[in-house]
Order: sequence, then structure tokens, then C-alpha cells
Amino acid sequence: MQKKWWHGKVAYQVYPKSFLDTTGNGIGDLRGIISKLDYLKELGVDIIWLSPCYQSPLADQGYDISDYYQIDPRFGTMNDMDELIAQARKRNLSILMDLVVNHCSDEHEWFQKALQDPYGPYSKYFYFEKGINGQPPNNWRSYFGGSVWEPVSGTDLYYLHLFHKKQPDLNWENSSLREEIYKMMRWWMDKGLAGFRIDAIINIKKALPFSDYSYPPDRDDGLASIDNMLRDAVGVGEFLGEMRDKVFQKYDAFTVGEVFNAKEEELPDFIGDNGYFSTMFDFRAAVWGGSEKGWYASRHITPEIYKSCCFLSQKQMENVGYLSNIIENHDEPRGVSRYIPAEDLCETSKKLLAAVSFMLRGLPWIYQGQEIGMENLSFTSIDEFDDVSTLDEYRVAKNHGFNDADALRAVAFYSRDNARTPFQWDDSPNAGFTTGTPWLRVNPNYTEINVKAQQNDKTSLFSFYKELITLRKNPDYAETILYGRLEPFMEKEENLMAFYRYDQNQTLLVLANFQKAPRTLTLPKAYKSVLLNNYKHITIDSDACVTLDYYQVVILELA
Ligand code: TEU
Repeated sequence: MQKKWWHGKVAYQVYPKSFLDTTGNGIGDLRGIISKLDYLKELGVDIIWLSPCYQSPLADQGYDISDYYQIDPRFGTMNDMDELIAQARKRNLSILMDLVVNHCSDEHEWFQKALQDPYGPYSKYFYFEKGINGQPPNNWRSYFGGSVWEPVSGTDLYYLHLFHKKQPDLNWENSSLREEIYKMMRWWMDKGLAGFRIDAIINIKKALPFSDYSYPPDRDDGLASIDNMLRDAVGVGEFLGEMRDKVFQKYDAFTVGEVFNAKEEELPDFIGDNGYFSTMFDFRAAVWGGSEKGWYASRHITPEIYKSCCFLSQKQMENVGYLSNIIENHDEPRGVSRYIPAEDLCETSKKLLAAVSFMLRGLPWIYQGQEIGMENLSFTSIDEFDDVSTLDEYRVAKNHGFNDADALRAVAFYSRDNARTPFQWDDSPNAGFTTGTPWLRVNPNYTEINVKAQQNDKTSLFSFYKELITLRKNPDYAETILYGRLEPFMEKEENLMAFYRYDQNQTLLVLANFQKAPRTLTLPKAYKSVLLNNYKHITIDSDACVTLDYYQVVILELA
């Protein structure tokens, strides 16, 4: 594998709307991010991905862009963006923007022109299709529920939207559209970005011509999952290869793909040495247990299954490319609330989860608030939710017969709003996020879980993340952690997540007791040193028997 500049780095996702508000409008902004660059530098972050802050009606929280060349005034100005890029560069921090090009907003100029002339050139930037006997062109279901087709008023046409109806899909078969996108991308790279996180990109290739999926409907709405389309769509690489050749390669851009549903045989094309992207997120654990029926039918992941998901992805990618490892993002529940059994949630178990994720092979990511162990919010009413996806899933649960309380319980755990509650900076009102009214409720546990309470506490989760990052960047161990192979150890031991990281010169062993009950095991060989431990002590006797305490994780260098 070719070594790359970003392999030894640590990446961080900022969700601007919930990061820090400096104007009192209750919404996070770019100046708030600028004011916290030193905080991110202290944590040990090198690469920062900004979720969208372009002009947008925020129908899908900015993933519905109405002008790719403007910053939305709620987040600040283009001068603020230029300042952020400049201030980041001063600190040797790389900025990525979110590239959202499967769709734009229905308020984008292109779409407005298409509506004005549904048979004109701008309608070809989208999918305007004739209905069939007054019905939508086919039976595909949007990711956000309901048909993917919306009528074009005054015509017998419909337009396609795989996501929200305010997010019309861009027609990537149209080379004029593609050139418009590449021009925009180059414009942003010329402003000094290091690259992009690439949104929902697998969706840009549709299975054409549009047809129904007659597979037994997976829900009682008679519609069919988009997964069917993704399975049948062939040739997304034609567009992704063109994007790489026409933009990324020219800037040596760092790119991370949000890729669900990739075909196994295509993975080397995605993130191999000359792949479409530098890396892609590993979503195996995040999607485990999901059901086409809806969130209400999802199964909760266990530590043992989390472990097997991680090992499976590591195995699959070890000779393919460099993964991006996450425990959460803006679309997922808080990782500590998802992967740690609720009754075991504490600083110690949060440190264990941090260590096993950070010691996997690949680029480690922190989503804002993960470094202080922010948790899911205990929602009390469906009225508290903002997320379109959650509101749809609530309807699905109700349609399936759940009462209000059970439907709320079913969706609250998985709601994207769990990750979008305001960042918890301190124990002042609104957790120091805003002097105004926060756009989403602050988690009441902010009085205990906040940066101020942890930043100078050597025993805090925040400090443990700093130790993990320092270890990854320690020249004595970096080569093994970055490029060493990963091999499970005692894999059959339930709730023991243990694995070697090794190369020809060094062997490290991660031992994580992913459970309450202590356990004793025999080391495979003598150890040289304890590199990291989420306890002050470790019990190892002369026979190399080690006892791991409640959610204890240790990283050993073996002799
Ligand atoms: O997500 C794409 C995606 O497939 C998942 O978001 C999933 O469908 C969704 O979370 C259902 O709950 C990207 C962005 O990360 C997400 O925030 C946007 O809503 C979506 O694309 C549309 O741009």
C-alpha cells in the first residue's frame, strides 16, 4: 500500500449547526468553529470535516443545497469561511467540506429553472419522468419514506428524489451537469480545502430505465427499498473515476466516501491505491441489525457483534485499502449509547470503546462530542424531534400498529437528533453552546458531561483520547499502529475484544474486557510494557496471567 500523508492523522467531524453559536441565534456558526480550533489542536486533531454550511433551506439540515457557492447566512459569511480555512492552515489543520451532489435543494436556481420549463435544458439536470396512468413512474421508496416521485405541477411529469422531496436528484447521466459539479469542486479546492467528505455518492448511478421492483414489498406501503436499485445499478465507477481524474487527482485531494451498499468486488476501485477516494467509512457496525421494515424492527447490537463487525471489516480491507473508523456521526445514535449496554455506561466503558476503535487499522474519526462521551438524549415526545428521518420512522412504527409511547421508544434510540444536540462546552446555561434558545434541546446531562469538566482532568475521557492520539503518533509505535496487520486474539472468548497489531519488528496486543465481570487470561508471551490502560493498575502475575477488571482495556507491547 502506498503510504499517504494522512495515514498518521486523526480526523474530526464538526456538525456546524450544533457546535458553537457566537451570535445568539441558537444555531452554531463558522466563527464558533474558528474560536475552537485551538481546542481541536489540543485534542490532537489534524483533519476537520464540516457538515454542510452552504446556503440551504435546511429541509435536511443543509444536505439540501440551494447555492454551492454561498455560505448560509445562519452559519456566517464567505469571509468567515475563508478565515476558517486560513486559521486552520496556521495550525496545520486540514479542512474538508461536505460534497452533496447526488441531489441539490428544490430551491436551487437549476431546479427553479427546470420547473419554469419542464422540457427545457435545466430539466435535464434532473430526472423529470412521465407518470403512468396518473401514477408515479415506479414504486421506489424514498430513504425518508413515501414515493421517490413528486408531481411537477402543471404537467404529467414527476421529478425524482431519493431523499426528501426538497432534495431533487441530479442527473449524473448528463455530462453538462457533471461539468457544473466539477467546476464547483475545483472552485472550493482553489479556496484551500484539503478535500471532501462525499455524501451518499453511491446513489448517483440509477438502475435505468426506471421500473417497478415487484419483490415482495418489505413494508405495507407497497413500495420497494432503494437498496434494490443500488443492487441493480451498474457503472457508478464511470462517474467516480471521472470525478477523481478531473478534480481530486489534480489537487491530490483527501477524500472520504460515505458509501453504503458498495459491491464487494468494487471495493479496490473505491479505495485501492488509485481508488476513486482516499478512504471510506466503515459502516458495518452502524448498519448491523437494521431492518427494511423500519427502525421499529431493528435489533440492538451487542459488544460481541460489534467486535465481529470490526474484525470482518478489517479482514475484508486488509489488502484493499485504508478504512475510516467511526463509532458515530451526525446520522447515527451516540456511539457510547449504542455499543455499550446502558447499564454499563460510564467513563471506564467509554474509554474501552475509544481504545478498541482507535487501535483498529485505519484513519480514526471523532464526531463532535464523542471525545467527552456525549450520550443519547432521553426524548419525551415526538414533538421534540427535528429530523425528517425520525419523523418518518415514527409514522412507519405507528402504521405498523405501535401506540404513541412504543413508537417513540422505537425511534428515539436510533434518531439522528441524538447526535445533533448542542455540543456540551461547560455547565453554564445551554452548556455554553448559545446565549440564545438552542435550535435543539441540550442534553440535561451537560452539567456532568462537558469539556470544562474534563479538559484539565487527567483521568477524564477527553484526556484518554489525547493519550490514544499521542500513542498513535508516537514514533516508537506509529508504524505498527498505522500499517501493522490486525489479528484477533482469543476471538471465541465472549465479550473479549482482543487483537494483535504487529509487523516484522513489533507486536502490540489490545486486550479489552467488554463486560462487567472481570476475567483472567494468559498472555501469549511475556510483555515488554503497558502502553495504555484505562485503570491505574493492571494485575499480571509471574505466569503471565492477566486479570482484566470491569471494562478494563490495556494495550501491551509484547516482548
Ligand atoms: O446520508 C446518506 C444515507 O444514506 C444515510 O444518511 C441514511 O439514508 C439516512 O441517515 C437515513 O436515516 C447522507 C447524509 O449523511 C445525511 O445526513 C443526509 O440526510 C443524506 O445523505 C441526504 O443528503
